[in-house]
Amino acid sequence: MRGTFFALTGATALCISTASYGAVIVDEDFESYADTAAMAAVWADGPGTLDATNGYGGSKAFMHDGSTGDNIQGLASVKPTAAENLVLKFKMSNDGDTTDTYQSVGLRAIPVADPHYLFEVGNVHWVAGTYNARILTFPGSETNWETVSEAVAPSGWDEFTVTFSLDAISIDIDFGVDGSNDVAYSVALDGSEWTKGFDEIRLGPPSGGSSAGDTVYFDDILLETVAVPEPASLALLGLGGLAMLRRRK
Ligand SMILES: [Ca+2]
Ligand SMILES: [Ca+2]
Ligand SMILES: [Ca+2]
Repeated sequence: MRGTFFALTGATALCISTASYGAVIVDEDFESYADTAAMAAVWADGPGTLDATNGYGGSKAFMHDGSTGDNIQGLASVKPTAAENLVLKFKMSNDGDTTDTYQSVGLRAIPVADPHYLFEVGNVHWVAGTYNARILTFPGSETNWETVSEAVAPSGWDEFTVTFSLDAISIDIDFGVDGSNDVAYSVALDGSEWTKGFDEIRLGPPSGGSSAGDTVYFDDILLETVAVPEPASLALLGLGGLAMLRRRK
C-alpha cells in the first residue's frame, strides 16, 4: 500500500510540472510611451490620450475624456480552453459619481454576430449599481448588461480581475486597490469549447459610444492565459480518498 501511494504521488507531481501553461498577451502600464501618438500606434482609433501624472501611483495612464469612440488593440483570437483560463486584470479610476459615466474595458470577437462573445465591464449609468458588465452570448449564457456591484466605490482607483473559464466568467473588484476584494460576481457558462476567441481589447465607452463630460483613467492592463488549477488539486483529493479507502480495508 505504501509503495502504491508513493508511486501515485510521483505521477501527480508530473501532472503539476507539465501543467505549467500560461502566456502574457497584453501587459500595459503606459510608461513606455513618449506621447499620445506613440500610444495610438498600439491602442488605435479612439480619442484616448496619454496622461503623464494621473496614472496609478502617479505614473502614466490612458485617459479617455468621454468623447465618442474606443481605443482598440488587436488580439490573436484568444480564448479559454479546458487547460487554460483567460485572465484580464486592469485598474480604472472612478470619480465618485457613476451616475453620469459610460466607460469600460471590453473584449470582443470580430465580426460582431450571434453568438457575440462580447464582454464589457465598467460604469454604465443606465444600469443599476456602481459597476456593470455586458456578457453577451457566450456558451450557455444569454445575459446582456448586469449589475456587478451594488456597493458604491469610493473615488479613486479600483482593480478588476476577470477570469474566463469554460465554466464561468467571474469578476472580482478591489475598491481602492488595497489587496482586499470587495466584489465577487460570476456568470455560469456550460463548459463547452468556445467557437470564437477575442480579437480586440477596447478602452473607452462600451461599443464605441460616448460619455460626455466624464474623464476616466485606465492603467496596468494585463491579459494572460493561466493554467486551470483543478486537475492537480482533484488528483490530490483523489489520492487522499484512495489512501483513506485503503486504510479502511
Ligand atoms: Ca502607469
Ligand atoms: Ca463620473
Ligand atoms: Ca479593497
